[in-house]
Amino acid sequence: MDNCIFCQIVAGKIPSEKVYEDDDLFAFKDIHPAAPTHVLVIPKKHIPSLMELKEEDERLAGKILLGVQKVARKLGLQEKGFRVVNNMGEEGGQTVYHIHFHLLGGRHLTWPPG
Ligand code: D5M
Repeated sequence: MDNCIFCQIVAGKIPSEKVYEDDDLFAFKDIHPAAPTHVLVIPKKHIPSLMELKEEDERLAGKILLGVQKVARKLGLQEKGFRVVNNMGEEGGQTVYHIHFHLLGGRHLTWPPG
């Protein structure tokens, strides 16, 4: 998708601080970190939001979750814990319409979110 900022990051057309990449996934540091560690884990495939995931994406959806686990381990977050967030739609706070999972850690996170 030419007009998708995250597709352009995956393609290397927009710079990012890459943390992890494989055939299906890409992870990079969030430009506006909300915690000492704040990484976005995304599929390379352009899927606008969680609500656009399809049955055919079942394997990819599982791979995303395992990818989050890999990145969390790589960044040493597994011991103290971390949070995974997907914002969906306007009231969910989604601003970029390429599905992504925020991986947040490195401080004690409060609940509920704002
Ligand atoms: O989260 C979208 C997130 O994407 C938000 O935390 C900022 C981040 N963002 C936007 N542009 C960039 C670039 N170019 N690099 C890194 N991070 C970026 P949402 O859940 O949609 O509100």
